[in-house]
Amino acid sequence: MKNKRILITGGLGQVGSYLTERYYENNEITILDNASSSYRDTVPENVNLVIGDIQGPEAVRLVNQADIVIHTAAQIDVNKSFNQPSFDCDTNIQGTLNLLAASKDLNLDKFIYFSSAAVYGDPIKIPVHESHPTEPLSPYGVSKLAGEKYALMYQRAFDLPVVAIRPFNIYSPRQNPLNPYSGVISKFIEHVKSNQSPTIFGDGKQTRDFISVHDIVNLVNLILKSNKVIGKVFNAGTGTQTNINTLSDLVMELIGNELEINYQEARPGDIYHSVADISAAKKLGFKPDLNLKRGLTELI
Ligand code: UD2
Repeated sequence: MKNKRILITGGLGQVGSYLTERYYENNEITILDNASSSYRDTVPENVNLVIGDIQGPEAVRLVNQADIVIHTAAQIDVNKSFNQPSFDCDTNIQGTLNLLAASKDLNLDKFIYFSSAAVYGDPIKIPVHESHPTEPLSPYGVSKLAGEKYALMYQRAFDLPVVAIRPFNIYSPRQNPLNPYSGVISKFIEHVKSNQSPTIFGDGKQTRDFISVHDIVNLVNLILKSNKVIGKVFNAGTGTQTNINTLSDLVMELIGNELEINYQEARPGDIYHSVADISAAKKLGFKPDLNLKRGLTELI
């Protein structure tokens, strides 16, 4: 892809920063980010960084200068969504709606909405297909689903070229283990490196579909290149499940530090099994890296 004006909301974040790196050399990137949970405080020289809110007039102005909008900015802390549901709603629903309304009459190439596997709630059937019922277990899951519904409605009502992605458990070197919402992988690595026992909530037999941020970027790229994706939703996972006990063993093995596991009560509302059906993404040519060991090695 070349010479496109791409607006990446949340461009300082875990996903947005990698998307920026993928596209900035041949395209004109603008980042809109409120710097609330930034993983990056610097961006490449020719990237236009705007610190601001997706709910404000600034967002509208930037959408008007874009060919492609990739909307990754969000309130992503599930706990916070329980403690401050209105804040979560404002950011994830009103913010998304502001961008969609601004995009409505433009001639965008694509509007990519980052949803979440949280929209499914507790899966009744795995692997989870995109047609699986959506019964979120948190305000966060509801707000991501509402944003997705608005986005797809804008596609049907106004022909806005919307595509939605539902990531499963993303890992990347830019996940800060000190953030309360950061994922289990970065927590395990941080603990084992500093010679502290990893904590496992529950029996550790729960499973997750861990996907590298590089694969998320690859899926975005396939979506940007395809003209058969408008109005569709894509799971972003690997299609393989890893249980948390296995994950902790693997992290300890790779770091070379065997520690006792500190087992704690399961987290309230924790999903037991989660794994994506990725047949839709595979039809686009998506081939995620199934070697978690390699991904973990990069992080370590
Ligand atoms: C993921 C997303 C979250 C939301 C949710 C929807 C991440 C980081 N979070 O939460 O944003 O979309 O899915 O369902 O991707 N665990 C331990 N020890 C730890 C930390 C976690 O045992 O120190 C367990 C935890 O109880 C869970 C599993 O590991 O069973 C994965 O936890 P997580 O916090 O990485 O992600 P998850 O799936 O709760």
